[in-house]
Amino acid sequence: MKKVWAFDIGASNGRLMLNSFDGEKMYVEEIYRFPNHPVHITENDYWDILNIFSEMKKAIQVSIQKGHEKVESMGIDTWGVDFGLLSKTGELLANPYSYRNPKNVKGMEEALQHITSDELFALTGVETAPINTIFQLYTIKQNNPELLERAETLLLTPNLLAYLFCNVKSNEFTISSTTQMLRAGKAEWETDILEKLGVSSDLLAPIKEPLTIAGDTLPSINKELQIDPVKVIHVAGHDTASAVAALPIQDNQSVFMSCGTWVLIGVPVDEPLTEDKAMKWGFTNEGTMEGKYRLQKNNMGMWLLQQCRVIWEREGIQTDYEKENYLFEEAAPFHSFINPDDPRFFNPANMIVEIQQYCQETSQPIPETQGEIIRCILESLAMKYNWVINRLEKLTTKKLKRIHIGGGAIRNKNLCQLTANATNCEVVAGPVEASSIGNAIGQWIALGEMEDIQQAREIVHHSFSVQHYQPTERSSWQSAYERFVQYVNATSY
Ligand code: LFR
Repeated sequence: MKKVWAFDIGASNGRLMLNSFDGEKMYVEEIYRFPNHPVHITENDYWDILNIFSEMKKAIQVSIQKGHEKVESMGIDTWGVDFGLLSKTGELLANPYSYRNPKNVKGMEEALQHITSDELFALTGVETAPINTIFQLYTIKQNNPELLERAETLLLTPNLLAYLFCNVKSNEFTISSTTQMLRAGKAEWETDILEKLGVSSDLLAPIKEPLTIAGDTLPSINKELQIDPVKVIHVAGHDTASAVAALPIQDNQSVFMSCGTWVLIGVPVDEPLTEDKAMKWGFTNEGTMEGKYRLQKNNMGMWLLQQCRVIWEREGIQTDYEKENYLFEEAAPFHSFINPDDPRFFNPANMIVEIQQYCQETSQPIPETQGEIIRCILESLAMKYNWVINRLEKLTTKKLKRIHIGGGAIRNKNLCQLTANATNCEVVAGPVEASSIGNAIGQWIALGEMEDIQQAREIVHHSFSVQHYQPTERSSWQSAYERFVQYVNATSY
């Protein structure tokens, strides 16, 4: 049985999954998991990239201790948009900023005085959002110009980590497509945008196709970890692109939904769709492992609940999955709704207070108990996903019948069932570890062990079980949706 290491690093935790393939079926084993959170220092939020790197090395050691030292290759996928800057001598210049840095909002507003959102969407096919690399660069230019003056190379997070392992400087296509700096429909940097904003496009390391070999682990790493050189493969470096590659989608009436801190909902398309409506409704076009596109909307996901848990834990209230389920069942349905994508929920000081204030300001009952808060969040999320899928049907002129959900949040069975109820679609949930499986698929294809993504999806289909959820309680959901949409319709988020 051949094995590969798939590093799937998310914005709340990172993990090393061992993926084995016997020519017919794939098997996954979690080797190691570690927390990953932005670190707040005075006015900025940073990623502790050196900690991530040392946790990755620790993960390799754990794999060796578990008897899995012989692997064919390794691949790394991460969240999008963030990056590190290297000096002329190839050293990391600073801790990478986190996309949740509050300063990016002002940076975006200022940058949009030089280039409009419409122009940007037409050029890149990507939704304008303060988290995008383009606006982060502009924010750095305004607040920390010395950093840009000293920087020679920009590497996106998965490629920065790959660089630390194999010393190769390049940016893979799918992760590059999250920057809002790629030319729509091409694997090329749209350099004019940066020039317009006064940032040198020389920073941008060349783009590499996914499913190619970046290099071998460095002698210093091999010595430190006592391993033979391992091939580092450019998988689909964007976690969402990897996740979508692993969903066992079998027809063209299916929607993908990759669920974690964020929930990304969309359909695969051959070319970016840049019509006005797509822009107005906040859709975006990002790259797939096959070098094509995902027409999708980036939505709020488990972040809302994760941030409530932070507050509950701080107050000494114990939270666990079982208990949350029970409390959800106890609370009355359709009590109050929020628009989960309202910018006020992006990084509030206290998520619970923010939700309560929203309900108060919109003259709805205020959710007080833990159960009421959980219900308000999950029902609002499911309603929002229905709103997105309705618009996706209009854009693609297709009736969408099935939703393939992957990612950690499918462990939340309520979310899966509510999504089926709200959308009137069948929900097919699985695999949970979609990103890491997609990451491994990228490696198996690059190694010639799997032919292409179609074959890979069939292998996923008979390697991992999925769970089916059928819509129920339609009429009560339909009438509650009428109430929900009033909080969304007037906005583009
Ligand atoms: C999901 C994700 C989304 C991206 C967000 C921020 O993990 O990659 O696709 O919009 O993180 O980068």
